Amino acid sequence: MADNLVSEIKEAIIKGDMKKTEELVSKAIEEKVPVEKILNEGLIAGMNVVGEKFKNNEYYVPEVLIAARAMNKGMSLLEPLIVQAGIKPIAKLAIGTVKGDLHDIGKNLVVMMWKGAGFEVVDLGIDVPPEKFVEAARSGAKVIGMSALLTTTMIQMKETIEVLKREGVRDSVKVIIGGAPVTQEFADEIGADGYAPDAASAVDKVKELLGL
Ligand code: B1M
Repeated sequence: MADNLVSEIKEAIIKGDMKKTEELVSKAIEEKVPVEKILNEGLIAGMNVVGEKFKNNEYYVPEVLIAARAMNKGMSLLEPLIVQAGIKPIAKLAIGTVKGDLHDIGKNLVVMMWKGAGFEVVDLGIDVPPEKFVEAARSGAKVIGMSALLTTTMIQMKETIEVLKREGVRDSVKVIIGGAPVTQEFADEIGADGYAPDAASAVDKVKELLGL
């Protein structure tokens, strides 16, 4: 039953059917299907198929956008379940998708997971220039998270770290990076403090870096 429901959610994402996604995710929540199952085997699995179709020129930007809209709707229904209410924030973290990059689904997942783990999260949004990360560091963020989905924008992570150094705030923050093209090697190369391959390990990485 739960398996059928999550494969229907996956199909709804592939079709970009926002209404159906909303209905099915609500039903899955009501039926107590585990959140990770809805997320990983439904929403993310559907978006992976969309990515493949995009790569193979079966889908173009409009189809991908409507799939992303359906995915965001599904994620917004899951958010209250991921984020536990009323927890005193452990530390303030800031995150954004780097300059030139408009992909935000993965970044939004990290936001949810960090909030769920009890952190206060400042979401800087997409297409974030280095100066905005500097401002976040100056306003008390202990961690700066950067997400990039394009090989052409990954370099902005290096640039941001350079600007953090130039502005004298690099030592007051830990920098964590992630996104599909990003690797641990790249993180080491540009002098980031950490890399996380997915949103769940981004929580572990923050805890590790802050010594929690
Ligand atoms: Co774009 N796109 N896209 N796209 N898009 C990719 C990334 C691409 C791989 C597709 C492909 O060709 N197969 C390709 C990049 C190729 C490359 O650089 N090597 C690509 C391209 C080329 C483009 C455009 C250039 C297309 C064009 O216009 N010709 C354009 C660029 C626009 C721009 O940014 N300037 C573009 C546009 C778009 C849309 C706007 C249509 C849409 C984005 C909508 C949105 O985000 N609101 C879109 C989408 C949806 C995708 C795919 C299909 C899906 C991305 C996604 O959301 N995945 C993608 C193909 C793919 O990845 N399969 C593709 C699901 C998400 C959960 O995964 O973001 O990787 P991800 O996040 C993961 C981890 O990476 C990690 O956690 C998440 C999992 O738990 N993570 C972090 C992410 N950030 C983290 C930060 C952390 C830690 C972990 O710490 C801080």
